[in-house]
This record gives sequence, structure tokens and C-alpha cells, in this order.
Amino acid sequence: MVDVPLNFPLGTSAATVTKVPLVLLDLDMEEGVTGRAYVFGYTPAGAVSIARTTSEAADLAKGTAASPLQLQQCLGRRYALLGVTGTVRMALSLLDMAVWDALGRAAGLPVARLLGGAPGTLAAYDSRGLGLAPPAELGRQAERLLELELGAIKLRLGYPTLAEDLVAVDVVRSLTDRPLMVDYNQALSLVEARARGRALEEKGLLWLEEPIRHDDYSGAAALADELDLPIQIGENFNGCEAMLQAVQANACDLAMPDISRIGGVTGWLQAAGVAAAAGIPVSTHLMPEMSAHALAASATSHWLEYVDWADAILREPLQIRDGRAILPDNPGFGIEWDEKRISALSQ
Ligand code: SMN
Ligand code: MG
Repeated sequence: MVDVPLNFPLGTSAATVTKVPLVLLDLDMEEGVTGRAYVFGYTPAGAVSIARTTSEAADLAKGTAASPLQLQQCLGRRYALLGVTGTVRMALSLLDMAVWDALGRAAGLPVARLLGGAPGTLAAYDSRGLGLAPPAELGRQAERLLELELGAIKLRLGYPTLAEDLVAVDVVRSLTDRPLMVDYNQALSLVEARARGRALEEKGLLWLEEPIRHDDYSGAAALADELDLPIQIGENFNGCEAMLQAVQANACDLAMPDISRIGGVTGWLQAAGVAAAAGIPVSTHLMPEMSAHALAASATSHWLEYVDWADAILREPLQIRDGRAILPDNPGFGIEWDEKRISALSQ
């Protein structure tokens, strides 16, 4: 576990994030290959819980074949009584990703290629900063962010009033023509979301993310029906079953499963199949280094959410060029730990 300080602290309507607890996994295979992956643990205790469950699950999997699908099924059954949700789901997702990384390394192929995707670049948006802040500070944050030219930028909303939300959008708009998306992190009631969503429609945004409680699919369906502004949800989908329920409820125009809550690469593929059948564009949530490979193998690939959180612990951070993320051509996910930085951060 490492606690990584953020270059761009992030004020959301739910919490202010200044450092991020990451759980890093090295999964040693008997053949000598090591699979690597990491997840964001949200809180220090969340990270401890993920790490302990990951170790336990890896012990349970010891001696079995490196088949992500079989592991998903066996471990899913093994943890069914505790509940495959929250940190348990994140631990199993982490293990799944490390197995995919090991398979890629063993085959000498990037995970995206193993999954049927092509190497290349992905549309990426900047999610490093632009949290809730007074207008002047928001303007300063935006100026710093704009130095890295990504294809779009996400702004967190959920100020006490609609007027303040609109000012925040205008501040960023005055500094750039790049497309913007906004994220409420579940802050609003349905009534408030209707009012704010209508007012935001004039701003020409790419999407309105998680305006209301994440699991209120009937509320989200009402908003998706009433607003022209596309509704984006998905970072809290617990497995591909939640993705299907949201689609069946017409709860979203766009979906952004989180690779660590949807069930790793394996769960992502299952959710991406639902999205492909429903014709819903899919974007990723955080952890761009692993998510990029899954997105490259998705039929309805939309946007990669770019954050630089893991740059502090990686020897070769994810590269951005001409506003797009470059999928590394190295075997696996293409990530190697910077062990020196990791031991400095672990102290
Ligand atoms: C988000 C989630 C968790 C931590 C920071 C920010 C946000 C996003 O919902 O979509 O990036
Ligand atoms: Mg979000």
C-alpha cells in the first residue's frame, strides 16, 4: 500500500481528495512471470481491507490455472456468503487484472491485443483537478491543467447553489474551448437534478455525471428522458449485473464502469458486451493504465478518464500526445513499479 500525494488536489461534493491510497499487487506465477496491477482504495482502511482480501483470495487461488474466467467463477462462489461487493469486489478485480497482466507478459503481448483490440491511441479527458473551489482558485487550477492538452476536461459540481455551479462552468469556459463534462458525485435530489440539469443544458456539455444517488436507476431514467444533456453513470456499478440493470432501466445515455468495481478486465469485457448490445458508449473511471487496455478492446469505446495519480510510482507513466493517451506496446499492461519511489512513499 502506498499513499500518493496528488499534484492536483480534488474537491468533490462527497470528499476532498489530497492523497490517494493505492494497493499495488505483484502476483508471482509458478512459471516465473509476475503479474502487476493496482487499484485506488478510496480511504486508508479501504486499502487495508482490499490488500488483506487480495492476499486471502490469492492464497485460495494458489495452484490453479491462470484463467481469469475460472477465477472469477470460483472466487465469486467462495466469497458469495460475505458478498462480492465493495472492497471484496475490488480485491477480486485487482487479482483478475494481475492475472491478465501475467498472461500478457507470458504471451509477449499488450493486454489490449490479447483482448482483440489494436495498439494505438485513445480519446482521453483531463480529470486531474477542477474540483469544487472558489472561482479565482478554480481559474488558477484550470490554467495549470490546460498546459497538458487533453481532448476534454471534467469539472466537479455540486456547489450549494445552481448559480455557483454555472459560474464554475463559465470560469473554465472563459479559458478554453475544449469540451467539458461535469460530475456531481451523487450530490443532488431528483428535483434539484432536474432544475440544475435544465440550466446546464445551455452550456453544451459532453455529459452530466452521477447527478443523483448512484443506484437510483428510475430517477436517472427520468432525467435521461427529460434532458437533452447525456446522463453518464457507472463508476459505482457493482459487476456487469448492475450495468445490465441500468441499461434495462434506461438509466443512462453513457456508461463508465470502474475496472475495479466491475470485476477487473474480465468483468469489464462482460459489461462492455452489454454496452455494445445496447449501443451505449463506454468510458473508463480512474486507473487509466489498466483501463486503457480494456477500453481499446470495447466495441463502443468513448473516453479514457486521465489522472496522473500513479505517475509517482511507475517507471514509465502513461503518455499523452496530441490530446490522446498512448497505449503502451509493452507486454501486459506495460507498467513497472518505481521501487525507490514506492519505498519512500511507504515510510
Ligand atoms: C471521482 C471518484 C473518486 C475519486 C475522485 C473522483 C469522480 C470521477 O467521481 O469520476 O473521477
Ligand atoms: Mg465520477
